[in-house]
Amino acid sequence: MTRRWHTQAACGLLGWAACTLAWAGTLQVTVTDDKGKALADAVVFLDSPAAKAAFKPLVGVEVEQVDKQFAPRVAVVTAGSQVSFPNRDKVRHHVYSFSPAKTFDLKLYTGTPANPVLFDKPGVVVLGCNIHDLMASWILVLETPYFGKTAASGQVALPDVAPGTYQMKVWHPGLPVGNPAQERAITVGAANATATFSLKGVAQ
Ligand SMILES: [Cu+2]
Repeated sequence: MTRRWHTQAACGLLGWAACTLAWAGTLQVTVTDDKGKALADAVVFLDSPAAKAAFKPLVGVEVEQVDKQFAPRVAVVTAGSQVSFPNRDKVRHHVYSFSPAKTFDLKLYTGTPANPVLFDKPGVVVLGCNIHDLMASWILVLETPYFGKTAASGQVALPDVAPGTYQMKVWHPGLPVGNPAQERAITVGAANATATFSLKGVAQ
């Protein structure tokens, strides 16, 4: 309540732009490997008790199969999200996961399977195709509204992060299988901020 009152006061006195800045800033994170090379497809997320209380399931998430590859290669969803797996190829695919966070099996199909798959537990889900051994992708299931995936530049912007202290966690599919995200504490204020993160032991 206190924070809302202050924010509305700032809106009235300073206008909408100042209000937005007062409410929450953007955290821009740059991820590199331990040699300083930019890391694409790294997932950056901010965990905290407040973040865990604030996230909601995503709607309309798809992991396509195109040219015998998954797209995107790395997907990020919040727990409770449903994901559909449309097959855009003419050949059939058989998508499966043995991961503890979600075990499932979509037997040989073309088109879009009737039912999306519910991802209700946090963790890393590794996807494969029974027919095409080279097809691989990952779904990261998170319990926070603050997450993003780095571009080729190694950069990602997390918008509208509420001020607070978080564990900033970074995961990449090039980490050894089963390795958890690496993390450190970060305190985010009301203004825009930047951070860097060097991920150890990642192959790229
Ligand atoms: Cu396949």
